[in-house]
Amino acid sequence: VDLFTVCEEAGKLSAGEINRLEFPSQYFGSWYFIAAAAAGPGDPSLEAFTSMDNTRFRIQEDLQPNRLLLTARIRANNGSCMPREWIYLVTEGSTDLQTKGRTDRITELFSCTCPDCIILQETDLKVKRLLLYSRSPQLPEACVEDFKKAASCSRLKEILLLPQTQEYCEFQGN
Ligand code: GYM
Repeated sequence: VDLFTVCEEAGKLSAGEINRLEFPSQYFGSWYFIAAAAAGPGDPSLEAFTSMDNTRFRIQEDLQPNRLLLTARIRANNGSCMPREWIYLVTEGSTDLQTKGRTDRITELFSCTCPDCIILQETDLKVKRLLLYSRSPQLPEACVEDFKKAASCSRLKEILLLPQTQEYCEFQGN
């Protein structure tokens, strides 16, 4: 099949599987960062990830309503663990997320072809990237291939797979 057909039939980003009734609670808990896609090799969209071996995320309710607390444990290639924290702002009736303190950034959620993964698209003044996350540290190869296809159909052909060669950093209380 030609590229046009692939992008029409399989490569379209869709939010169809996002359950809006349960949103956002179905995403609470732990996630692993699998891959990222951007337009090209020099693209600043992937810069933050090139020194990463792996990253675990945790999403939970914040103390304030309509806010989600996103915490990360980034394992750098040099072995160190870097904790990070963001607040997502949730808008009633939408699955788009805003990041507190980053008013130019919008995060959109898209379905993944496997059950326990999700694709995020982050857009801001400098960045456009697709990000693939999974509930488990590894995803079936076919899902990663579908992610690459979807990225390529969005003209994001530069793919970064997280090496995941080192241990995951711990969360407090795990
Ligand atoms: O700067 C490095 C960092 O890795 C940048 O990444 C991000 O800021 C985005 C991280 C998003 C991780 C979310 C994991 C799974 C998302 C589940 C959907 C959330 C909907 C409530």
